[in-house]
Amino acid sequence: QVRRAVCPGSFDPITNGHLDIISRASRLYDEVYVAVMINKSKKGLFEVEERIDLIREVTAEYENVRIEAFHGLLVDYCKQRDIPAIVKGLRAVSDFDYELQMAQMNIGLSGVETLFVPTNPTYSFLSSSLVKEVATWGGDVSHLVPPTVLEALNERLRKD
Ligand code: COD
Repeated sequence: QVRRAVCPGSFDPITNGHLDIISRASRLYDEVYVAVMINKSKKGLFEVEERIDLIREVTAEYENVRIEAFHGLLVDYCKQRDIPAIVKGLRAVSDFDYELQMAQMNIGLSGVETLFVPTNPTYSFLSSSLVKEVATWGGDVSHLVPPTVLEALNERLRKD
């Protein structure tokens, strides 16, 4: 039996915090799916295809990681691919309320389990939205995202 898990998110863009969770999941499971969940009501800085390209580049060293986009419920994604587990990073107590709600909703909907991985303390304050905000105003985020993502951010923010 192949052990599969999904790391879902918006990944707009992927940060070192996401990457830490994905790499740890890749050591625990045979196959790890990184699912870029499409949220039509939330216009991102990067198009979904661009996010996928960035994730693909920065996860290239992990041979059991696969990247896909999905429009719909996470539990339906899991059902279609026979994935029994969702792996999520927990940064702080502030994440916990919402994450617990989603985990309980998801197991109630379809029996998919959620496993929480404590964030690497180096990244406990890190989110895609803060990275975007700091980078927009010229702050240094080079220690928070992989070099490829930094390049993409600089290029995108210079253009707009
Ligand atoms: N350290 C550790 N982990 C981190 C860090 C960090 N610094 N930053 C992010 N993470 C992890 C967290 O587990 C986080 O949940 C995940 O990465 C993704 O983060 P984001 O910011 O890219 O994505 P979110 O929070 O916008 O993702 C929310 C989902 C897309 C997972 C959620 O909305 C969802 O499942 N949507 C699909 C529709 C659905 O099924 N809805 C019903 C839910 S009950």
